[in-house]
Amino acid sequence: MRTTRTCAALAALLALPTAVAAQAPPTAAEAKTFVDDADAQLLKLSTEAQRADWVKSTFITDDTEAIAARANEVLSSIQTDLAKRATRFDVVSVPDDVRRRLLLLKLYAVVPAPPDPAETAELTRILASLEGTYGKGKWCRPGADGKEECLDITALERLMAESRDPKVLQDAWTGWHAIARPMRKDFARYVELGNKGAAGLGFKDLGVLWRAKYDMPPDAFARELDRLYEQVKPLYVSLHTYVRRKLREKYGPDVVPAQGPIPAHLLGNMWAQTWDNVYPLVAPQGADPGLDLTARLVAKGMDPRGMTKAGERFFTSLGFAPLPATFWERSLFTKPADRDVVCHASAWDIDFADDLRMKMCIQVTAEDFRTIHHELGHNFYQRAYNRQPFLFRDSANDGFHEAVGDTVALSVTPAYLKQIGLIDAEPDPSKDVGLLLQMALDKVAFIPFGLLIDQWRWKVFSGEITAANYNAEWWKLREKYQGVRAPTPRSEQDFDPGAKYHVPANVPYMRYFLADILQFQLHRGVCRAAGQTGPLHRCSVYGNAQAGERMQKMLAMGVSRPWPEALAAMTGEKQMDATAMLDYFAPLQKWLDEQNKGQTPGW
Ligand code: X8Z
Ligand code: ZN
Repeated sequence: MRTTRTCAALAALLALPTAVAAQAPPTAAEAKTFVDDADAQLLKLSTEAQRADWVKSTFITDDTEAIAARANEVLSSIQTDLAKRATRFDVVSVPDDVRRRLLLLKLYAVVPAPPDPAETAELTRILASLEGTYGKGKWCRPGADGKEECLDITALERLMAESRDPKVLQDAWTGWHAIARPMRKDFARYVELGNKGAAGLGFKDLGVLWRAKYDMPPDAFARELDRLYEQVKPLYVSLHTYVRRKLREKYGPDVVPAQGPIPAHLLGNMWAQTWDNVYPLVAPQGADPGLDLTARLVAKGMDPRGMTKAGERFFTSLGFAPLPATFWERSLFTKPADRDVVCHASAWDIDFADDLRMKMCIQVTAEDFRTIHHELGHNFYQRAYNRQPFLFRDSANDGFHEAVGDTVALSVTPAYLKQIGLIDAEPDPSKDVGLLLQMALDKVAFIPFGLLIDQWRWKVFSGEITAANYNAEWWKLREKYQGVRAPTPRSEQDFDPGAKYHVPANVPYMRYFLADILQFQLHRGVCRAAGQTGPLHRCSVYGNAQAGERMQKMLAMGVSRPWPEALAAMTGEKQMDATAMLDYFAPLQKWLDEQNKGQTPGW
């Protein structure tokens, strides 16, 4: 158990400013009144900001951007002020829960407000505009009828998934990445202002604040990441070696070299972050066409709402109450034809109570079916912790929020799909390698990508990477971790990090790396709770109340306790650990080792 003293020690490790000693020491009762009051203020202002953000994200105009920026400016300045005032209580002895709420108050902001109010206003405007630029991004090309045809990111993602023409892929890739060029200057200013905000709270830079949110000193967290990455790296290198060979067979040695990194436009995804769309090019020999869930969804006449309903049914089968009627009335499930929206999928908790929503431009594909489960995981988490004090209404750490829906999606096995009537027959177990390969192209391929985005941002915040070399350093990391290279020559005219949503949208990314590993650990936990003893990749906890109870117990804790306790509630384990992921893919690793004989791994 974390005691008050340990928390104070943590605050010291994080180098948070200590109280100004001059006045009379405050009392524990004052501390409690202070956090309760902060809770109430933040709940009110955050709800207002959420409403403004929702309207902005589902209807991007100059006005909605300005309104959202203003709401966030008010929230940000009050929140940062509260965080500073919380330091008064650093030396007071208070109960554990109050100490934790004081700590969370200091760690709450993604970007704290800089001390100068004019700069706070400037920062919130820049943030709204960066996300808007991403949301409005399009690539235009001459259409078949001679008229210009403009593709948004949803259309471009489809193209990247489906086209097998390297030239078309390269043009689409280059076209999309051009949308980020104008972001560069604003991004550099955001870094400057964000660092000022972090410094105002006693953090060396914004990256240190981002790394401080994991119940351990920031440096220890960075070491944890290295440990987890090293666990999975051999599997990634095997997958990379195999996929590179298969792509070389498809596209020829001039396009894909025998050694060295893979060109980033050939992996079926705009960012080469997941590779499952190239499964048909790399499928095991003699495999049947594989489980084509996209085709099944289409054949069954599923539409976006129907797919979301199916996702909801998984959660209700575990014992969760159905989503409120307002979820179905207020969510955005498809891209409106008449306006710009931020299509990047997200789950919302507008009033931190029951006004849950999803925003997603759903296409009837297997990939989006998985993403729906991902988003619903956020929504069910949000509702599970809504009885906690406001400052505890969050996940155990941000990786947990991202992991829950994916954990459930790991139970979307062929057996489950048969059970709900989406497929007629379960594939024979001899087809497991194909299914595992499909899965690895999603989950294993993502590992280095998940890690590098914030490796880059942390270095930017610390000043190790400057605006003069933003792009070059980005590609160094992409090559180092992912073993991919840019399809066309890049320069510092480009700002390729900005073409990935979370960079202009100011969303920390390490959470997805953590979630990629955690989801297998949580899956193992619920499978054990359900008494399933077979291979992890065939376990589905659909309809299992014990698994649901385990999950509910962890979700309801919110962030009220340090994350190892939440992890233990669901898995009995206190450390993040990639062995569940390795166990899940063990048959595939064996198969890849066979396939890769005679190949030189790495790049
Ligand atoms: O952004 C997301 C979710 C919303 S939280 C759709 N994801 C990351 C991404 O798309 O880059 C899910 C996996 C990684
Ligand atoms: Zn998410």
